[in-house]
Amino acid sequence: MHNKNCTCWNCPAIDLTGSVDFRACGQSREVFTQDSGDGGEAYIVAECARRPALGLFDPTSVTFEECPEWQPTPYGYLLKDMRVMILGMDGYLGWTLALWLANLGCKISGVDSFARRAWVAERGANSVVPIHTMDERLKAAREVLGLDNIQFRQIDILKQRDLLRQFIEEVRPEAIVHYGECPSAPYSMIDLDHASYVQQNNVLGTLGVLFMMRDLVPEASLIKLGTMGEYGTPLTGRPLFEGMFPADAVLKWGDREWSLGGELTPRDPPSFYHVSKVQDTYNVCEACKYWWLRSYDVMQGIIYGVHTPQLAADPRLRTRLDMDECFGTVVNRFVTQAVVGFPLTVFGSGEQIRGLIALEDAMQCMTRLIAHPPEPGQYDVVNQMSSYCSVRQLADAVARVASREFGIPVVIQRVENPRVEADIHPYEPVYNKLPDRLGFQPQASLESEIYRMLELLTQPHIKARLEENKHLILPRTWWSGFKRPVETLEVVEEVKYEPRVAVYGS
Ligand code: USQ
Repeated sequence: MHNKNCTCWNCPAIDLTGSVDFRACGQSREVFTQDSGDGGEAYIVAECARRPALGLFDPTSVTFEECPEWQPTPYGYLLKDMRVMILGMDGYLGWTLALWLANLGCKISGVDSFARRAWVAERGANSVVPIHTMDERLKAAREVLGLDNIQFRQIDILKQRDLLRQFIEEVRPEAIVHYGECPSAPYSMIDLDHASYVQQNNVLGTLGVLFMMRDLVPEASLIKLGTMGEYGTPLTGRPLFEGMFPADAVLKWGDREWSLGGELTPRDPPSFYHVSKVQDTYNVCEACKYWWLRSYDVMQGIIYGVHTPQLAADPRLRTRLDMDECFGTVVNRFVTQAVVGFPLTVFGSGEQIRGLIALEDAMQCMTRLIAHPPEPGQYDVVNQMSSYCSVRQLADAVARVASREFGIPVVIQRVENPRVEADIHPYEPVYNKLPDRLGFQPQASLESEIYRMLELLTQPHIKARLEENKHLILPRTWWSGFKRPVETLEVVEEVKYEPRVAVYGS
């Protein structure tokens, strides 16, 4: 188990007591357990909120493997009945994670304002996979999966801070997963109102959460969704390190050199939405430093797919899927386009490269992060992706699976790129922490997940919904401010693939 040697120092049930030196925030535990110089006593002691009978003890003396509160799961030791709050529980990721973690025994407290449903409706679209009300979702989770460990409150985390504060106080979460932001780059580029809204909603919503954590649950870990897009795609080819420069990185200028180890790497966000995530990065990092909070900032690649075992258990449990220009991400859009016979919309040259991760694999990563809380004061960053490829390669993969396995003919087109982004660039992401330190093993391949999506989306009632949303496929939001549909640059004639005998997807 990746977290067997973690100790109470990492555990959210810890209650640190003693002379804690806040000037050393963000340092490793060795700093705090050093001899205090007056008789060899440990410098800091702790009490356990879950096992008060232990009294005062050295927080490094008990490991997760030894503690009966931490129990083995396929994703590492997990706190028994762990109290996890999910901000943004009604969304594509939030609902999926709620079912996934509840199924592992966590006590889930969900928060959502249903803003995602409203943003998509504002664009004239709706989720192409039918989704149900929260009451119906929770009822289905109880009936089908026997999950009665999910509670929910409708709260806007920015506009209803009092309600959120009250809920946190009641639940005292041991981990907070923050998915509660507006996730769309195009939406943030529509006009000034949308840009302001996205930045205010995301940045100030998160700032409020940080202050509430300081005041109410400083020992809980914050797992905050960032994006690989924060880094941009540097044309120098500099690797995209996991948030910070590695210890041996140096800055050389003229004949002088400085260490860069541990400093945040440069960010180059490609939309006002991505800028909001960069601002979050600084706010979360500083909050860890000022207040000893602990956080993983998750730089997630483009997510795709529809499958986890819980989502597939009943149509009422499905998570949303969007295909419009603002809220559909590229793989999900290409698959929906294939189903309705719309030529796949590759922007520009299609040579732009992006990190990717399947929905189910992202759930595995989040569980491992929750199971391995950072130390007090530690701000850590993971690049959460399992592969990368160019947009054109993604279109080819969708065309291949659709034609070979489903007999759907697919045409690929190159259209004008409405965004300002490099479309020919080096790309060297570093994404070692999750597999190497936290035991992440991807389970889904791009093609197997495309297969699963096609299986679902070709069902007649869903295909009918795709047809209704078809007029929203072509982008109309230009980074330049134009408001017109993009023009076709090139149509790649129908890509022919021989039908296969064997079937993907198992
Ligand atoms: N693209 C196309 N055709 C399309 C849609 C997109 O060629 O029909 C291209 C875009 O030009 C872009 C790439 O595909 O180069 C990715 O676009 P996207 O819309 O899938 O993703 P993006 O806007 O970058 O944002 C999405 C999520 C966001 C998340 C991000 C991860 O909406 O929340 O942060 O993926 S990343 O891209 O790594 O920043």
